[in-house]
Amino acid sequence: MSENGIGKPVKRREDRRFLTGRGRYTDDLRMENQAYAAFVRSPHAHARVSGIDAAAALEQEGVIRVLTGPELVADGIGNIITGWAITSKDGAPMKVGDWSALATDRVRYVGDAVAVVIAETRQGARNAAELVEVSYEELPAVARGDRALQPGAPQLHDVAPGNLVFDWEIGDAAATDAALAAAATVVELSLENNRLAPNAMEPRSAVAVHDPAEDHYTLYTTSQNPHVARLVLSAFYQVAPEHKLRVVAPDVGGGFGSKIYIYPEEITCLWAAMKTGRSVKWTSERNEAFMTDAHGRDHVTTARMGFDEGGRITGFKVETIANLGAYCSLFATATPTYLYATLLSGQYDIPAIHANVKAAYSNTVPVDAYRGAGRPEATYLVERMMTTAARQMGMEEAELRRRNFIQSFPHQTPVIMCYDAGDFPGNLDKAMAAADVAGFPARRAEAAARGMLRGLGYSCYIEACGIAPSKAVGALGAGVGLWESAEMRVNPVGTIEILTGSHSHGQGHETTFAQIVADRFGVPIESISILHGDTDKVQFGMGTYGSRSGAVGMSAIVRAMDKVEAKVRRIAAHLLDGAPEDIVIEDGQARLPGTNRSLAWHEIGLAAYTAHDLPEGMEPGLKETAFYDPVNFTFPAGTYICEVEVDPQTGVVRIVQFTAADDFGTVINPMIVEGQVHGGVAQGIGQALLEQVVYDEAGQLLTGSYMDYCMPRADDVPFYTITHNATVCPGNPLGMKGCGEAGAIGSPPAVINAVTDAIGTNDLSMPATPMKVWQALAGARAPA
Ligand code: MCN
Repeated sequence: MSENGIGKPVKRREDRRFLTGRGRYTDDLRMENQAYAAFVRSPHAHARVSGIDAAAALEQEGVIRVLTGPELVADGIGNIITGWAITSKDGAPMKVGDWSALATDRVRYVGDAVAVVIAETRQGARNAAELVEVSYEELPAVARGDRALQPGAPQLHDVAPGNLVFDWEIGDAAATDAALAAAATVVELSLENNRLAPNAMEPRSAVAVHDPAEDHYTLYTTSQNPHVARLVLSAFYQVAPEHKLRVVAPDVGGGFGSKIYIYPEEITCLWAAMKTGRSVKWTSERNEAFMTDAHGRDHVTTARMGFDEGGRITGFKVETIANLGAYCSLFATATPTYLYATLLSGQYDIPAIHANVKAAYSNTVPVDAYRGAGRPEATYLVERMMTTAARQMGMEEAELRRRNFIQSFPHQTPVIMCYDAGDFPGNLDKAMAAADVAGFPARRAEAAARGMLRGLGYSCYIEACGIAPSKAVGALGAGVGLWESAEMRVNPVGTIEILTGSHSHGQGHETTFAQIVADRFGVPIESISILHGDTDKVQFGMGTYGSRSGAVGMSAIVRAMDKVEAKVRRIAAHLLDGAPEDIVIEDGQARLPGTNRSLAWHEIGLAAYTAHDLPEGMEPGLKETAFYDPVNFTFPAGTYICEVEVDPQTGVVRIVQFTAADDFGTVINPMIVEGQVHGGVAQGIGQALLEQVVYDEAGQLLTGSYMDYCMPRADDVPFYTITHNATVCPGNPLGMKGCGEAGAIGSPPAVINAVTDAIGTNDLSMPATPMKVWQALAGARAPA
């Protein structure tokens, strides 16, 4: 057991370089012969492009080239793809509209790229981009998903009549209808899950380099999954063959899902590097990020839940319209289907579930995964429903939940997922004790005496992460397998390099991944390097999203460590004159018990590489690779309890207490895990109280800057109380469940349930801004 091993709150090793300004982000890179790209973007939500006149731009000093969509197509650069095929309930394949990295004849959202200017300076490129004259013939536009599906709505893609991408279902419709018909009580709920902008601290950026001598390309980019980027860029966009393309994701300052996809800008920069013979750099401005980074959420849902006389759920029926924006991006189609509806059982034993999801094109930027991706939408629906039902039936909220909790595992839900382990009553008990729920009535009375309204809200969330078993996702339409790879290299001097296909962009992998190696071999953590994010170094990887790096990425490392350990045992047994199974590996050495014979880690490394005296037939060297494909998702779960105070004069909500009891299985680094929960809950509070992307009816983006889009700041979030109630995940060697999204998944319903409890009306949508809360209070006070 190492002092920096599993369970230890080791300080993040990467933070020294980040905090001292020595991080190397894509925009920090300076290439020889570097030029800059600026994109000409559509100011219209929907228009035909009838002409592009670049003459004035080309006359500007320092402008190298202006490139357009037709040239891109003529060079054979393919359409942007979506990675998950969804079949409609009538068996029809989903309808995927063409998406060229630069528009050819039509633009479909404000910000759609039409042309790119390459110039000597960043400012020169931007100035010239403003001089490119594009002739547009404006078309009618539609921004809301539900309106896009109505008859007569403007049509985006010929291939998708009625703007319908797919009309998908899951579960048993007949059984659910029968359960609702026979229910003692049926509770109805309509709600919207507000559209969010991802807002990573580092905007997207790309630097593309083309070496004409080797006809080799390198793309430095803000990616969460550089190998997938390389695969897609070569196999589908045909920018370069895979073996002639290196993708590097250096330090990346947050992604939250928005850096999984391959966007038009990366493709265009690579192509432009080849066309101009220059290295081409592009870095998004913040207003470009609001316009062009894939947004999250944007669901409109109606649901009905049936209960028997004892308050037990009998059936759950869900109708959701998911707005996918103007095009299907990489995970867009999986998010409102397999990442959403498969979690509609929540923590509850529900005999019958049926969900229907209609996905719509609209004249807005594509919608894709954002921290939680589908699972926050499911949790919000289920947990708002449970609170609404408790209120309608006059039951204690905790009691209603407790009565319906799944108690034994494995538990097969009616919507594909098979939960493997958990302790839902235990999470609730722990959270209620930590939140001092018993003392709440007194706190509420004390607040009332001050003229304030106090409320308490619950959320018992569950999510499926550790994405995902390849066979399972393949059967569900995924275009790739979602295993992970790792390599462990022990150098001749005994230092260790771990190469991983996971990618850290704020999650602290350089620390936690090293902790499991230090723990296993008892070597100093300083002797371990974690390498990731470069397709030339790491053989392959599927990247980081879906809180998979712990459960899947670290499991691959465990497999590589198993193989290295087996070889170390054989070498040590040979040199120490014992049997491999008797060798004990700890404290950085291999020793033979019952003797004073041992080998230090560096002696083992040296023996493996000098190869003067190895067991008969053994290859020299000490380096092993492994691929790990999980057997199931992991199912983090927990209870969040939020306590708020509302000022009835202003409608301002203050979160006075936020308590979490999470089950993440084995926790490798409690400090990093709590940081992940803090960040996730802050984002969930942002969704619940502050954030919303708003397009007007004509598809103009009204929230294109921080003047109009409100992110949570330090004084919007409370000090959190985080507790753990771990049940070991049986599906991976470390027993881990993911923690990276839980906070964002579990918190929005806890906040809204608390606010609606405080103001005494259930009718309140996210974000619960002071105006909305004040209006809801005024409505509740108004005479009937
Ligand atoms: N960990 C642990 N014990 C556990 C589970 C995890 O110590 N039981 C550690 C892991 O080793 C890792 C960290 O916690 O260092 C997060 O692990 P995991 O839950 O596996 O999530 P990933 O590393 O796969 O990260 C992805 C997840 C997602 S999907 C989003 S979105 C998100 C998030 O992480 N985006 C983030 N957290 C983020 N944090 C930052 N700073 N920036 C982002 O963009």
